Amino acid sequence: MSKPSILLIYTGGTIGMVKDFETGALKVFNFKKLLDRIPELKQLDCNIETVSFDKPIDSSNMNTAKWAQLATLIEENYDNFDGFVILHGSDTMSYSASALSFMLENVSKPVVFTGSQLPIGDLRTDAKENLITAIQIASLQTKNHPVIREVCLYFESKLYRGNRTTKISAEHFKAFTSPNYPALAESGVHLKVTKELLWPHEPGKELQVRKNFEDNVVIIKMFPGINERVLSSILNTPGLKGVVLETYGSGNAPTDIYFISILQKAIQNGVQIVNVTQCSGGSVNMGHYETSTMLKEIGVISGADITTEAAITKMMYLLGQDIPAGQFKTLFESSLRGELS
Ligand code: ASN
Repeated sequence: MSKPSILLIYTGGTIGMVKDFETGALKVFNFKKLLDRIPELKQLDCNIETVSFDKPIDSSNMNTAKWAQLATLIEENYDNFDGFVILHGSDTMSYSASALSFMLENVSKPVVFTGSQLPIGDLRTDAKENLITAIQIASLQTKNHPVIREVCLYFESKLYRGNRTTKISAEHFKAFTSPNYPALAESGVHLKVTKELLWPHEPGKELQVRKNFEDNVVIIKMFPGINERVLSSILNTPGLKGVVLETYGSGNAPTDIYFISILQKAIQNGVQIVNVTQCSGGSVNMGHYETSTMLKEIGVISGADITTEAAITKMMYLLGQDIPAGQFKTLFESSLRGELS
């Protein structure tokens, strides 16, 4: 059996920075020398090739054009590799993992995002474990086929479905969680994959790469005291196509007439409004409380237990496709890549 081939894609982030011991400042790492810096990589039972963004970025500078660049890299190399590991800054990693999950329709190879909280050159770094295990996970095969066939995120011993994750800490090595879907795999003494949780492979379906994302969208987080002027000015933004509304608890919001009528007018003008909860776990259930009944009646879409990161990227993806406006709600409320229950 031949060794799996893995393409390691470097986009930037803390993982790729090294400390200049003279100045103490973090600087961008010469990615070409990555394999030399982590000799352990040579012990892995796979062939590794690397490719880097021309200008590696802190992931706060991620945008739709760079997502398209990443998707293109995977598309162009898809047939030549068995798996992909993407080194990415942790700050927006959950957005990128969600975006790529929508872009790569019918992906049947592992695409594993990872990064670190400390640079690879730091003595206490979490980068080595994250990188080595992410590559091992991407190399897992049964009967010459990859075990993982979806976009995932590996961080601090857990492999998650990428579009289920959210960053929860700027301090701890355990920087991510998946509030509404269990980890797909866990790394301890053994690497344990829970096969029943993996995205099912549909044989015969070819990879379709969808790069067109609509960016005339906004996330509005509700808070007590949000006022009519501000809300109405956001919802009347010329060209606005979609809103992810982060509501309270199980999808609740004020019952004030002004509030409902601003949303209703926007919906009548063709703006898609999706309700997600600002709680870190659980699901929207419109109609459960009186404070969400009207939202349902005026046509607000339920995001169920989707994360905000997956909701905004799913909205950008769906609005960027050529689908009739009437189908948006049905598609948003269905699971396309396992992003909602
Ligand atoms: N600011 C960094 C980034 O997201 C944070 C990190 O990678 N830990 O690029």
